[in-house]
Amino acid sequence: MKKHCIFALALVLSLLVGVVGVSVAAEPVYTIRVGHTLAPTHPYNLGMLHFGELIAKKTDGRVKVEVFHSSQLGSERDLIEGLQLGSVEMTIISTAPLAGFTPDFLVFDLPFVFADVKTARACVDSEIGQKMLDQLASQGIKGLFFFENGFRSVTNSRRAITKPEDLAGIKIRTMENPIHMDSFRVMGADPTPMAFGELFTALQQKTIDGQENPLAIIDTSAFYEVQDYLSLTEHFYSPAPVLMAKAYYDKLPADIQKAISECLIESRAYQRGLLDEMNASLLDTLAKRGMKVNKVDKEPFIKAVQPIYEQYTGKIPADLIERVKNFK
Ligand code: EAX
Repeated sequence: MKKHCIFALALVLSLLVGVVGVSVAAEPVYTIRVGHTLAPTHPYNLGMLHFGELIAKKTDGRVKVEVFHSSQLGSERDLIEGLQLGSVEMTIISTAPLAGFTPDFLVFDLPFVFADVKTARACVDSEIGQKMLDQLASQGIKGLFFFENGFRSVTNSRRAITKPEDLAGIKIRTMENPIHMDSFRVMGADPTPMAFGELFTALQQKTIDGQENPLAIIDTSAFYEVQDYLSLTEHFYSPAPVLMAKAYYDKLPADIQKAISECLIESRAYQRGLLDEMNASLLDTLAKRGMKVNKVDKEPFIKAVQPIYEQYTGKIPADLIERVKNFK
């Protein structure tokens, strides 16, 4: 008899726990998969992990962020298309691949368009940047905020680049962006567009001589292992828009959309801060890792790429170029 009572009690308790369990987790959980191309130690990844911690806390666990680094979910072009198809919910990328989807983004790819990082951040965070992000809606993409990739410099395995003429004949990988390719072509280099995920192997196998990226990528993607020279051209500034699948975003409740914005704004400051910290010591670090680092006089490079401004005025509205170039 006693055994039966204990069994019945255990059955009632397990049913009760089961019922309580179901009612406690009645709130839906939203899982946001974030894809990007960079290494787990890069601030793209650290910034997205930070966002995941903030949003889980702010929504009491209702939003779960899963971050996929190192091109696990594909190249930046794949990720943009993934947002449109709904195979991924969020990405952080460089603006360069967006030029194929919304030409106005090309303005951020103009060589030497920003004089310093403070101006660049202020411009992309202004209504100019917001308007650019809003344009993506017609492509099924919710443009949220600009994080940062940074000023891009040239590395290669053949020679120090001290003046534009030194680029003659250098086979340099570029992002899939017409301004990037034309800018290197006009300086005498031989540009090859390539997805980031293929870049390290191409450098290792010497199918290309060089590439161009910010210091934090050169370090966290270990390009110092396959590149001898780092020349501080800082020729392009790459903002890093955080984008969501619009169809997914539009279905989220307003309080979740608000929480996402608040947490991204906080993570943006954190992510840019990480880059500032890294940039303060990376020149020494990369020299210690064996790279021959040289500064450059930017004036001859700025002069050499002036034809790009003539060539792209029209494709990019002239007034937009003026506003970005003269942003204060
Ligand atoms: O956005 O492709 C590149 O060189 C980019 O800097 C990288 O994918 C991060």
